[in-house]
This record gives sequence, structure tokens and C-alpha cells, in this order.
Amino acid sequence: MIHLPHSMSDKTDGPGNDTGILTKTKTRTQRPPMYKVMLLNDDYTPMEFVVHVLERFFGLNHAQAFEIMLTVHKKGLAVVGVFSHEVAETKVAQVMDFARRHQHPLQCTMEKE
Ligand code: TYC
Repeated sequence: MIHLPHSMSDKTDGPGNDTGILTKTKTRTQRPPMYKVMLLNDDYTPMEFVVHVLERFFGLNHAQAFEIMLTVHKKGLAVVGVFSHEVAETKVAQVMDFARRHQHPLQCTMEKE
């Protein structure tokens, strides 16, 4: 009994051509694409508001949130997390809506990794 790697499967050579010979077909397991969610700097959104956003929507503790906020402030942007497409879209929408409701120009975007 020959043990096949997980990426190989046995199949017959097909309908109308079934000789009973088993052929080995290589398969590739696809991981779903992941998306970076980023915060962008601006001159008007208060630092405390950005820290609050990072705690509230990204589950960061106060020290982590403050550090990322400072990185955005100094460098212009920072990745705040990496998520599936659906989760990334939800985070971006939540942040954009929360910023708009508080009349801050804070921008949050996503980008394929
Ligand atoms: N630059 C803003 C200030 O000086 C603070 C800030 C940080 C704004 C991060 C947006 O994503 C941001 N008040």
C-alpha cells in the first residue's frame, strides 16, 4: 500500500475512457486572500478619538492603541490589522461611519496583502 501525499488524489482516466487505470492529480490548496486595514493621518482628528477607535473596533488595549495612533501621526499611515475581505470591509465601514457621526475626517482603507 503506497501512501500518497495529501495533495494527491486518485482518479480514473475519465468518462468514455475508463481503462481502470488510476492517475494521480496534483491539487493546490488555496488560502483566501487577506486584507490590510489601514488608518490614515490627518491634521484634525483628535488623538484621543483615534485611540478610542482602535480600542473599540480593533480590540487593542490602551497602550497598543496609543502606539499605533502615534505611528499613523508620525508616518502618515499604519496597518491596524489583517482580516478576511468580509471582516476588513466591516471594520472599514464601522470606522468611517463612527468618524462621520463625530464629524472627524479620519480615513480608514483596506488593501489586498
Ligand atoms: N494628526 C492628528 C493630530 O495631530 C492625530 C491623528 C492620528 C489623526 C492618527 C488621524 O489616523 C490618525 N490631532
